[in-house]
Amino acid sequence: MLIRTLTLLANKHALCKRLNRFSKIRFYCDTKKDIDFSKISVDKIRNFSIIAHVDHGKSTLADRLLEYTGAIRINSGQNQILDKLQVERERGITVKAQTASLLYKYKNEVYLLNLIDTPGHVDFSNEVARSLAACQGVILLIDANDGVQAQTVANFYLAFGHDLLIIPVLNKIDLKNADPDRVTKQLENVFDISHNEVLKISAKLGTGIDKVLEAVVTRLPPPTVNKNAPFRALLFDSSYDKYRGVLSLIFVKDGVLNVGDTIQSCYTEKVYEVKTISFLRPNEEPVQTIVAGQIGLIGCNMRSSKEALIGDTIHLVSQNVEPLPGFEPLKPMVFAGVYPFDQAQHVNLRSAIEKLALNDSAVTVELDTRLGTFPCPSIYYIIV
Ligand SMILES: Nc1nc2c(ncn2[C@@H]2O[C@H](COP(=O)(O)OP(=O)(O)OP(=O)(O)O)[C@@H](O)[C@H]2O)c(=O)[nH]1
Ligand SMILES: [Mg+2]
Repeated sequence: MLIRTLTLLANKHALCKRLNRFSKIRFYCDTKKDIDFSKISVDKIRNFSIIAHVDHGKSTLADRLLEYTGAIRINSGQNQILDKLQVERERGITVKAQTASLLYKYKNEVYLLNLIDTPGHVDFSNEVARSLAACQGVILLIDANDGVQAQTVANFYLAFGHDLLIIPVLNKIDLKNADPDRVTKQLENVFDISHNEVLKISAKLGTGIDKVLEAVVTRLPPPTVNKNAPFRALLFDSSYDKYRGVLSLIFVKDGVLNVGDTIQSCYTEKVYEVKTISFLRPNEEPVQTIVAGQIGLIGCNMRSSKEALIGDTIHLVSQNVEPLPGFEPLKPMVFAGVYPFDQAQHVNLRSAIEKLALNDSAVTVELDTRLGTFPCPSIYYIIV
């Protein structure tokens, strides 16, 4: 009994210590039970990405934003929560952009903030480019110790080229060698960013997170969309679920989409029935309707990721619309011939490659059977 009481007291003490770190936090934990997403007006929506050089702390900032808005628990025991892939968790790097929809209360108004955490590594810059297509602004995160680095520059100009509003944020101000004043001057010299615009935070310690959220709400514009026009949405990412097939992440440019509607791809002209719509908070939260300005995941029994073309426009089958601009089919950049050392591993290799191709529409696979016979060809060509 004594041990149990002591354990409870210790847990309570630990919890208080954790909460102290966020003592200035105003939690906002409404779930869909309290709020109808389709009723949130467009002027209360902000869609933004976090962009930066590798390791400048994007995913850590995303964690804090999720915690601050009550989407996840503080110290949920997992860092960089949006890094869901095994390789991301093992290596501590983001490979695939991830979206989370947050509810945030500012001056008694509820805002829907759609955040996209992007990878910083140059090899995955395609992920950044496609994420920006769904945004009206970005948080440009800069390590207050390392300052402006190659991908800071590349990503800044990517956002600038998309006409996106940029919120400059210096991170890791808790580091002993951090020099926020030097880096602020660097931003002024390199990007012509005024020192007044620069926020200074520590994503690790949770310092200044409230200012970041305030800047997102006050500085970024809402999306320019039309709820009353025929439904049109940009497909900007996809993933594969073994039970539901391909799930497409869409940004609704105009109109309204309901579960049960029949949609069509502008590019492939294939027709699908919408089976599920969900918001990522960051786990899937099913809804019946998604409206203009919002970002959500739809499942419509697409069998292959090749059908979910990034940059494609989807619309209701009954209504013809103008496709959204900027769609270009992906060009293969890296070519690889892959085969197993041990021929007995053919079946495993084949199933791994098929999974990869299903998950990532940027991967194209061709079988080369010249050196073997079907169903065990000796070489798989993977084109990424
Ligand atoms: N001291 C300190 N460390 C931080 C801070 N923010 C992030 N880090 C650390 O920096 C490292 C990289 O953080 P991530 O959040 O994974 O960085 P990232 O920008 O998402 O990295 P990529 O997605 O791979 O480009 C981790 O070890 C974090 O703990 C901070 O404010 N202070
Ligand atoms: Mg990351």
